[in-house]
Amino acid sequence: MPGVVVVGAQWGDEGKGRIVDYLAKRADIVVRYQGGNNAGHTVEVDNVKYKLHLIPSGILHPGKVCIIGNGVVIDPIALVEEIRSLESYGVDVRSRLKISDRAHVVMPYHKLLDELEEERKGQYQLGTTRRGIGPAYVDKAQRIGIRMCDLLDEKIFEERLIMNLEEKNFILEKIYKVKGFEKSSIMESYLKAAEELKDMVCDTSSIIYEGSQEGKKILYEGAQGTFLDLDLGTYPYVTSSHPIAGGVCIGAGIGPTMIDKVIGVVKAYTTRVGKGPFPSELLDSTGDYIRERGYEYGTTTGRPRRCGWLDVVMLKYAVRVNGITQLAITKLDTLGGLEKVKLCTAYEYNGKLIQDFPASLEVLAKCRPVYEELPGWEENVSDVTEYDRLPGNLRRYVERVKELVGVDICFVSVGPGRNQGFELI
Ligand code: 2SA
Ligand code: MG
Repeated sequence: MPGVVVVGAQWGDEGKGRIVDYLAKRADIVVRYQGGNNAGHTVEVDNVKYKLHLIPSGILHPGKVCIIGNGVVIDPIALVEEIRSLESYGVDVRSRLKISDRAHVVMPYHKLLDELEEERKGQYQLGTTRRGIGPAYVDKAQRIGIRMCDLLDEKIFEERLIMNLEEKNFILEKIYKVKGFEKSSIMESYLKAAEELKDMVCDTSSIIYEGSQEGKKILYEGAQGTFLDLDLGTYPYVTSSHPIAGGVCIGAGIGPTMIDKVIGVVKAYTTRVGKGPFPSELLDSTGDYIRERGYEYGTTTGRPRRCGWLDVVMLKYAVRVNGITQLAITKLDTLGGLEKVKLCTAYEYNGKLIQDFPASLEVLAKCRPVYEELPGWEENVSDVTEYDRLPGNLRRYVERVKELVGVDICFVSVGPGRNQGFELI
């Protein structure tokens, strides 16, 4: 696997962290390429649940180099906290983590603006994680952002901060009518974090390039998912980065010729945090059953996730826009105990059947799911240690997904533990 991408094929929380953790044992370098600490990857190792936000899940494998690429937006204070938390479990982070000098910094005013903007929008709010992600990417595109390399140079940092505060404090005070920020307190806390991070900050694109020239295996770890992509997701209910496979090139600083395989991770059902239309959503007791059994609550914010049946229309679209070569299906155990399970194979819109995922959210909101029903399987399958011993109906479900989507399934999981996943090819 010279260059393998792992992307979420839904709205995030597909279990990418778990798949990356599994694949990381064969990789040499694991790279995050977009998003920030809005992401939440839960990985369970030896009964310890690690919650990762900015650091690639590969960090839980001793000896692997982990990279936070230029496409990520970094809250340096949150990053220091995450490093320390991993260290408290005995994980060696500082010698293995490399942080791009080109990555943009999430500032305190980004977080406040994220919150204020959500409040202002009222019923139209996006349901962001309020981690300042959107405003940080806005500043990047507006070319006033502060990058990690700027943060490491006190004089430059101060200059950029003064320039930014002039604008941000004006907006905060005149438009939102709240108090602005003092330069000194930001300087103090950010420079303190910078001091802790500085030895890890470098040109990460060159580490990836040189590594790949030496034949090292590189794993690119997506955060969020296809339908949260700024361009190809359910706009405007999206994040401000590019979780899709195409985002890897820009966010890691590599060319497309360095990618060999794209693994799409899909949960056996669909979930979504935040607002926006969701055709196969279950607003009944089955939805509650899935939420409770699957513990579908946000890793970052604790918000309950909306739950629904697996949507094959979405999955086919994800295969197309990412160039997915293989699928990994997670959390099949969660659906255990249901008499019937359903797959959404098309939408009905204005009396017509449609198979393509629409761009317009007004159209999507009016799409009715068309279901194919399959028999369910027993409640508890998490102890099964071989794929062939899993219930026949569960395997039939996996086969049916493969048939409908036309892509091979390389991995399925029936629990969070490292021994509860099965490699199929
Ligand atoms: P933002 O904060 O600007 O990125 O929010 C914009 C939309 O993107 C959604 N979003 C997410 N959806 C699922 N999982 C995410 N990460 C956390 C997790 C979420 C959590 O892994 O559990 O803990 O709540 C994530 N990050 C962003 C968000 O809900 C908005 O719809
Ligand atoms: Mg998550």
